[in-house]
Amino acid sequence: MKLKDTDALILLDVQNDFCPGGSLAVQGGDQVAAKLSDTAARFKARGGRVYATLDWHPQNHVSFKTNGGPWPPHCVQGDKGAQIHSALRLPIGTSIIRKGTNPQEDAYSGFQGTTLEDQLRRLDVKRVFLGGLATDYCVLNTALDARTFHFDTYLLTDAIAAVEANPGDGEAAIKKMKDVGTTLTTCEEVLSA
Ligand code: VGL
Ligand code: ZN
Repeated sequence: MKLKDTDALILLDVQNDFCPGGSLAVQGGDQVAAKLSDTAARFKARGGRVYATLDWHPQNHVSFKTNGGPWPPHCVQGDKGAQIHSALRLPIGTSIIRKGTNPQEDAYSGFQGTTLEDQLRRLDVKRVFLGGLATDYCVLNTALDARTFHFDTYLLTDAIAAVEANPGDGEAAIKKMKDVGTTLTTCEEVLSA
């Protein structure tokens, strides 16, 4: 697939806490991190834009079990667990988007409560390519929002991994993304042209 300068790669929450050893580890998260590095470099080389979202919670965040939420504490602002996994090499000029910063509100989509849509519009981005963690939360909700905002949306199916709180959640999320018009593709395909 030939990349253009109006394409954007959005790397979702490739953070230590979502990788093996982290507090909300997703199986294969570290492989996703490694896989996305070459793809990110290719977007930059073709004049496209690269964004990286970070789940970036205050310690008193509503999604934490300690505060009545569903998750173990994770991605606490400034902690090691919130850092981008070391296997992911971000090109110079990557824009970092922090989400989930409001203690009272969870945010699975990279668009929720952020300037991501504004930034994409300002640069006249038409196509967004999504990869990262986790398929059944951040990736799913970001794809749904991207379609609502009428971006041509591509899912990098070989560079995502699911939490699977219930078995099958990952597959169900992929189907939901497809049903709203997301195109399934792979890093291989993006790198092949
Ligand atoms: C996420 C669970 C909790 C995600 C964030 O970004 O996919 N999942 N917080
Ligand atoms: Zn979170």
